[in-house]
Amino acid sequence: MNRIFSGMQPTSQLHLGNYLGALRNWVALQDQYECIFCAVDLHAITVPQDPEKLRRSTREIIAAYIAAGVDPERCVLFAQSGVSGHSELGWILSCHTPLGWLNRMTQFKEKAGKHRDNAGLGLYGYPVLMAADILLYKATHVPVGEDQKQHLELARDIAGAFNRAYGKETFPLPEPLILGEATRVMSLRDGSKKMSKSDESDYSRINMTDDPDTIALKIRKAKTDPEPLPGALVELETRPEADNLVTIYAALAGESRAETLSRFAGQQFSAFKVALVEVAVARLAPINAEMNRLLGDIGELDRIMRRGAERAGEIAAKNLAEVHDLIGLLRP
Ligand code: AQP
Repeated sequence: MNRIFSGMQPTSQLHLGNYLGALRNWVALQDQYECIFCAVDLHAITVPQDPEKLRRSTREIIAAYIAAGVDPERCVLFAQSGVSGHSELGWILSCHTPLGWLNRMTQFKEKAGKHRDNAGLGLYGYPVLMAADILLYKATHVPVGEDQKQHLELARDIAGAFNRAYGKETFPLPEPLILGEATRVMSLRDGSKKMSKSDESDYSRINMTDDPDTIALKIRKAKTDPEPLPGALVELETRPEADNLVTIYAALAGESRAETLSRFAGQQFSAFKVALVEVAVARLAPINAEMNRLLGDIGELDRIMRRGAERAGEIAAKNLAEVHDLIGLLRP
């Protein structure tokens, strides 16, 4: 059976981009693949974190996975730091990764901004740790949003370089699974920017924990343009905010963007936004309620993560032993 690995950073609340671009697809994929899903807390600390908030966000993220429909019995769910093999393989792979490959990563440039020299080594090496996350389990497929495509290509390059160096197909080259209508959800305030947890404005995103009134307010305030909705997809190409809202609606309603447009063509945004609020609340409110229920029993969440780390740890130990042998690390 093909194996999936994916994860999200417990940096703060998950948002609609994380849900539509990744999490929702995980739920559908668990029937066809062996799935390993992780809260990537070691990635979160590439930028400063408050320890108490990090612990809370890690549990929240696992609760969000389960509330969205990921089955903790069928899938392996855990916090990345619970399996030390991620860091260990990360180091080994960093010894096989040319700096030139990392210099091309656009996310580092965006996140480090103008203060490149002050950015941490962890932020720079983030894509190597991500490659290790995937290759530690010899995952064949990785469901992600479009923003992670470049990092996944690097993971394939690193896997290929390692295989060539030791003359053995140790790691499968992981395939990205970029699925659904909303592979890149944009900010509600600026259609040219990705919806992101780290955006300063909370009005730029819909959090999975927002209550119905907050969702309605954010959608009402979402930036649009003065024109009514067009009838053809091609007309959205020059209207990023309209395009984004249509994409969000289509993904939430489980239809194509063309179907959404055929229903709302010629209507004003005031009317369309009412329908968008309705579908967003209908979709997110039950997940939110289930998340709150799960967070009421932290003991059970921790048990799920401990069991997940044990299951993941067994696969990781076997694959790491193979890597140690290949590269000549002695295990007397
Ligand atoms: N706007 C988005 N549209 C579609 N998919 C998205 N993803 C993130 N943003 C969007 C996908 O969600 C998964 C988890 O992402 P992550 O938490 O590991 O980190 P990220 O991609 O860096 O997300 P953020 O919100 O932008 O976090 P910050 O602001 O902390 O950096 C991934 O599969 C990602 O593709």
